[in-house]
Amino acid sequence: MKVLITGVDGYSGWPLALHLLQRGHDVAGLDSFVTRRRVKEVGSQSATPIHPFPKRQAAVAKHLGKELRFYQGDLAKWEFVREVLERERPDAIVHLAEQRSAPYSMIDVHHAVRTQVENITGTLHLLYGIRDVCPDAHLVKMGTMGEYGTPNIDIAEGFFDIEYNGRKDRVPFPRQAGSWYHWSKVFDSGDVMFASKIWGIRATDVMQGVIYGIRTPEISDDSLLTRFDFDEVWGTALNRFVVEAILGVPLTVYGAGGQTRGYIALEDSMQSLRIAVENPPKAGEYRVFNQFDAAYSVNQLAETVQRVGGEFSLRPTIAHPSDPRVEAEHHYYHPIRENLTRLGYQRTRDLEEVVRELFRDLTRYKRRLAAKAHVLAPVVQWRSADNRATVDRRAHPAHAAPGTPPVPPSSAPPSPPSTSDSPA
Ligand code: USQ
Repeated sequence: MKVLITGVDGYSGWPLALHLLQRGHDVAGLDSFVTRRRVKEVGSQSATPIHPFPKRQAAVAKHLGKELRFYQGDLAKWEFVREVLERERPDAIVHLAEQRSAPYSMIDVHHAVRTQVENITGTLHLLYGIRDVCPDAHLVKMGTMGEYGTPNIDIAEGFFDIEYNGRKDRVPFPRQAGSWYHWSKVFDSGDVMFASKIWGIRATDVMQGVIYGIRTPEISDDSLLTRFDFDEVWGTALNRFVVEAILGVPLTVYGAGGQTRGYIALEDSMQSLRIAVENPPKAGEYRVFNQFDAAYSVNQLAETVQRVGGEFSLRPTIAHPSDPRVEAEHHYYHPIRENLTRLGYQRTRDLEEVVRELFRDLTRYKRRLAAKAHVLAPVVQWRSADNRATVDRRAHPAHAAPGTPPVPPSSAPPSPPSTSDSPA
C-alpha cells in the first residue's frame, strides 16, 4: 500500500516508517521539525542523537535497502497539504503530526491556543485534502485514551449504548479530557467523525495509551534510533522514570501515584498502527480503536523501574512531589479494547523486558541525559494560567535574573554536553 505518515520525524512516526517499509509498503513522510525546535525551547534534547533528515533517509537506504520519500512542511498550510496529497495519492494517511504534550499545552495562553489551533487546523486540512484529492484514502488519526478521562464506569471503545428517559441510542462515549492538549484531540475526533459522515471518508480514530520504550525490530543500527524525550514537558511517565533512575534522581511519582492509564510498548504500538493500515474500514465508516495493552498506576511503573534498576546496580528511590496536574490520584479505570484483537493484534512486549532494554540503551547516553538533568522536575502547574517565566528560566539558567529561585534539585553529577550532540 501507499502510505503517507505525517510527523515522520517523531517518536512514533519514525519507527512506523521503518516498520511499514520493512513490511513492503511504499512510504512517504512529512514533517515541519517543530518538535525538534520545541524540545529546545524548554531547554532539553532527545536522549538519542537525532540526525538531520537527509542523514536519516540515507540510514534507511543503507540498513533497510528502502527509499523513504520526504516532504518538509507544515500542515497549517493548506497549499502544502494539497500538493503533497496530489503528488502521493496515498491509500492511507497515518496522521501523527500534532503537538503531543499535555504540559506544553498548559504553559500559558499562547501554548494552549497554539496547541488547539495547530492540531485542529492540521486535521481539518487533511480531511478537506482527502475529500478533494484522494477520497478513497483511509485516515488513521492518532488520538488519545486521555480523551475519555477517568470515569467511574468502564470505558467503551468509542461508542456505547445508552438508555435515557425511556429511549435508547448508540452514542460516542463521553469525553472528559485532562489538558488543553487532550481536549484538542477530542475536537479532532468530532471533526473526523463528522467528515466521515458527510463525505464518506474512511477513518480510524486511534485512542492511544501512553507509549513506552525505545526499540523496534527494524532499529538495527544506532543511526536508525528514534528520538527519546525525558524532560518534564516532552517525556512521559515510564520513560522519564528510567532516565531518573540512571541519573540517580528520585523517580517523580506525582501525588499519591494511583493515577492509572493504559500503556503500550513502542513496538506493539507500531504493530497496532500497521494492522489499522492493512485493514481499512468501509467507505464512510468511522471506527475507534482503544490502543493499549495494560493499565498501570504510576506507582506500579515506578516500582517496576525500581526493581529492574536493581539489576543494573542502581538503587532508585521514589519521591512524591505534589501533583502539578489536576487529576484523580485514586480512581476506577477499566477501558474495553476488542477491535484490534479482533483484527489479529497480539501483545509481544512485556513491561519488565522493555524497562530492561531501556536501561541498557539509555545508559549509553548518560552524558546527554545528565546535561539536561535540570529539566526533569515538574514546574508546569495546571492550576496556574502562566508558567512561562518558570519554564523559560529553567530552559536558560545562565540568563536567570539575580534572586530567581534555583533550578529544581537534582543529584545528577554536572556533566558537559556530549560532543556527538545533534540538532535534536
Ligand atoms: N506522571 C507522573 N510523573 C511523571 C510524569 C507523569 O506521575 O514524571 C503521571 C501524570 O500525572 C499522569 C500519568 O503519569 O497521571 C501519565 O502522564 P504522562 O506524562 O506519561 O502522559 P500524558 O500527559 O497523559 O500524555 C502522554 C503523551 C500524549 C498521549 C497520552 C496518552 O504525551 O501524547 O496522548 O500519553 S494518554 O495518557 O492515554 O492520554
